[in-house]
Amino acid sequence: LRLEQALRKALAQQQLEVHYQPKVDLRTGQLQSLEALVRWYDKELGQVPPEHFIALAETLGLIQQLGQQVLRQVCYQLQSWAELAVPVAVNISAKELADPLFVAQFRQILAETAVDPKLLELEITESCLLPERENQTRHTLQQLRHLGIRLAIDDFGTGYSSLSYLRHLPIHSLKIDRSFIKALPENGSDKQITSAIIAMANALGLDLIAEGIETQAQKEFLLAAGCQYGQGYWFGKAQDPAATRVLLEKATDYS
Ligand code: G
Ligand code: G
Ligand code: MN
Ligand code: NA
Repeated sequence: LRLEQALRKALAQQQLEVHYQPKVDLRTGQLQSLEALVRWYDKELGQVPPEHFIALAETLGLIQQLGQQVLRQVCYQLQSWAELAVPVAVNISAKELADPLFVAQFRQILAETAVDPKLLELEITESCLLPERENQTRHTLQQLRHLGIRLAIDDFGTGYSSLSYLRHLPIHSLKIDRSFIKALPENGSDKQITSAIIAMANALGLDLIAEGIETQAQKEFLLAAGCQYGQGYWFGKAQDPAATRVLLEKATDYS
């Protein structure tokens, strides 16, 4: 209950902050884009982990409000980084995507902030793609696609989306879930699964990004196996906007 009250207050006072984690082009070692990750520091509770307060916001019906605050912050941030033209990906949860008002509210924030939609990507977890909501989800994604933004399937490999379903979705990229990356390059079956996902993404014409890269050996394996993009603590954790601007301005080399 304390957490609930604190979260309501944090939303009312717009105390959530967005941090940014680099996504890297493994072939060039250049930063490709950023992932926006929400952070909440409460004076009494300290840093609250996103898994806790996002799940709570979903339960309390506050996730739409949270998502809109995050998106608005990201759009204003994109404005202030306009000369750097860096794409930013935002996570959305299944509850947001299922909200019939989601697309209209999204469009409203784009209009209000006048960002170039090409610089925005939405990360949708694979578990959002419930088979029984297939048609509605496809329709929503098509509307989002028509706004000019990019769409990615997050935590790919942990859900149950069929290939035929994926093939009919207007998406641009897949993010391989970090559970498959963790034991690379030692684990033989994870190597095979990863290689199969890489082949599949190529066959479907989708960009592929591996999450949770923590070692040089993981990075080298993925690069050699044909995965173009990567993200993880090996390259850097999410950082606040000021630290992120420094990364962008000095054109950090991640190779
Ligand atoms: O930042 P961290 O790795 O601790 O994030 C934990 C989880 O919270 C991840 O699953 C991530 O996708 C999710 N998450 C982070 N920021 C947001 C956000 O702004 N909106 C939603 N819906 N989920 C987020
Ligand atoms: O579900 P999603 O993929 O959006 O989760 C993003 C979460 O993963 C964030 O909380 C982020 O802090 C975390 N994360 C990012 N890179 C790594 C990594 O290399 N290792 C681990 N364990 N977590 C990571
Ligand atoms: Mn994500
Ligand atoms: Na993920």
